[in-house]
Amino acid sequence: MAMRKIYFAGSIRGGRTEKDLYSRIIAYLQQFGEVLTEHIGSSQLDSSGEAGMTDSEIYSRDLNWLLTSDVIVADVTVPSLGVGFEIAKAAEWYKRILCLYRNQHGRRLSAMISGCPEAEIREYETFEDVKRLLDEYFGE
Ligand code: 6K6
Repeated sequence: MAMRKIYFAGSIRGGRTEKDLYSRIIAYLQQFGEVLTEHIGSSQLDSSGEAGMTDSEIYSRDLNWLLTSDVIVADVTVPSLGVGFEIAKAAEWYKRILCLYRNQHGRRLSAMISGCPEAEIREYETFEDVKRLLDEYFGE
């Protein structure tokens, strides 16, 4: 069987406070398939986004990756328009969607994500929780 393709989504211009966690999640996800979006965890990539590609190039490349992926794993802790948009597209395309959410400061996840029937939402506190959640999700 061909290797599963995983699209990892995490905030870029929405804010990079969680980027170290994204890179750990991406590294962990690699045992379950090919992660198409390794750069999301890159420490070189700040919230201004990387030079060298126009926004419309980024848009087409990412949506093509999303279209060819089998599953999207999104960290939705930091609110990001781009991540929300990708989740909506993935829902429209009947992809499997796993959203990881770390509840901080009592702030609540958007109802458009938590109420989305196509998305599976899992809350975590630590990276250990994330590993366990991913083991369960991909172990099925
Ligand atoms: C170019 C080359 C490497 O990095 C860049 C710059 N920007 C982006 N690169 C790749 N994906 C991006 C970029 N900007 C947004 N995205 C996509 O939207 C990613 O797949 C993220 O999941 C999501 C983040 O959206 P915002 O709204 O937080 O930027």
